Amino acid sequence: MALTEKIEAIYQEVVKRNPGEAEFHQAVKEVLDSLGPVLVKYPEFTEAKIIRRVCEPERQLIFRVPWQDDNGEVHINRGCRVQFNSALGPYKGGLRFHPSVYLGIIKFLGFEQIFKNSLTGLPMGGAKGGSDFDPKGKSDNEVMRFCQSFMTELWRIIGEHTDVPAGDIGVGGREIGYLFGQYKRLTNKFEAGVITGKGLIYGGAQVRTEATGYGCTYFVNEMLASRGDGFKGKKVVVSGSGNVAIYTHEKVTQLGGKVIAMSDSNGVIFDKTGVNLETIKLLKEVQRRRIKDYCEYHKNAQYTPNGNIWDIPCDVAFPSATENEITGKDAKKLVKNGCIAVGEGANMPTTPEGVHVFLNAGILYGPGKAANAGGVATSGLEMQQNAGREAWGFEETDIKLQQIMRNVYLQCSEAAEEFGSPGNLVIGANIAGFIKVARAMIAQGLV
Ligand code: NDP
Ligand code: 2IT
Repeated sequence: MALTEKIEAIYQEVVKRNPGEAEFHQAVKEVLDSLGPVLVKYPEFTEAKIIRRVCEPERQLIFRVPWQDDNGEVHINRGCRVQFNSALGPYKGGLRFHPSVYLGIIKFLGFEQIFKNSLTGLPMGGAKGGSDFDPKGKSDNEVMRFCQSFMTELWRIIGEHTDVPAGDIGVGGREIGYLFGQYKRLTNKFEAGVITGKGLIYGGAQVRTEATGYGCTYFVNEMLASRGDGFKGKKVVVSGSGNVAIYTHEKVTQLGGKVIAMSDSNGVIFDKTGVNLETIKLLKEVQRRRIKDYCEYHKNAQYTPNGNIWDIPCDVAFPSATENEITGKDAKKLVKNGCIAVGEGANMPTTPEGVHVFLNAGILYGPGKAANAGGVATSGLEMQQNAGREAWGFEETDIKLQQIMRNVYLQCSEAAEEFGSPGNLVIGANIAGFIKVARAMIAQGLV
């Protein structure tokens, strides 16, 4: 069988073994499509069936999460944790609480996490978990009861040397606190390194809150610098208004760019004078309100319900909400409107058609598993601090994050060059992330 046919056969097998999991298929296809030249250089990977093995999670746990709302009504959600790969370290990856969650989403995220974590250079395997629970509109007490019930199952399979969860969509500092509290109660241990994204007063790390957005901005800054450019004077659009979007805005602004639009799942705000970050933080981090309320504070801003943020002309785009939010059509529009760089704060936010458009247009395109690796990297730094019972300062942690992002960028661009696709950071990220995992798997025997 020719090489591409062999890889295609593996992909078809993945589709057959994981029916109905479109997002997982999409993530696998993108990685597999990059690996042809790797198998030529390392025939031992084929011999050991590394690609087949890497596509099969090491372990998956699915469980019932019963909880009561403030009126005493009983609700049942489903929780899961997919422990995908532990070749490089303990399983590591976030938890997502969102009504759209099902196994296919968690598997796509867990699969991506393997290679992302590899790119950080820190000793972390890949995992993801979550639930179809919707934290929106729930009281703090309801969220607490849900988190306690969720952890009452999850605790059995996690641990600082085993599997270390963190946040993702719908899981931030509040949820991590409740989850950690319940883990401590069940195990009778203050095992700080079991979860990351903790509050600073009980073992959390400086910069973890900011890390994904800051890191993504540093990554795009590296891409711009490769063409002798920077953020000064750039018009920037950031989708979403959650953790990643907010701290992308903060760093872009610090580097001289201007964020003119943000969004949530209901609509888009456009503020040509620059979106006011303090208002966004107040609305989203403190009051948990909708982005349309921004216009109460800034009368000249425009709100478009169900608007498409990618219709707004910009120099740099940061998709930072969710998967497949940029379609082929959106990508064409962005390029046509003069966009020169895209940094994916979200995981897999661009459809395969969209990716194709960006690569063909030759714009700077930083795929999620590289561009948003700063979040999990800083989680890795939190684990280091917990293990050493240390707490580093903001500046020194931020410098480490910058160095890591620069290194992620260099690994991707060097791998792209070495394997015959200079400038293609999709191929570069997939190859550089994969090779390290594959070599560790071979070294550890048939497991
Ligand atoms: P948050 O929950 O803090 O914010 C999510 C934002 O995206 C909200 O504005 C939300 O709007 C919007 N959004 C979420 N789902 C949808 C949807 N289905 N359709 C439209 N809008 C949606 O999550 P994060 O900021 O943490 O995560 C954002 C993205 O970044 C995700 O793809 C996540 O996997 C990725 N990521 C996160 C990391 C982290 O450290 N947190 C690290 C690396 C990647 P609304 O409030 O209306 O739902
Ligand atoms: O997608 C991701 O990398 C995250 N949600 C962060 C994971 C982590 O363990 O910090």
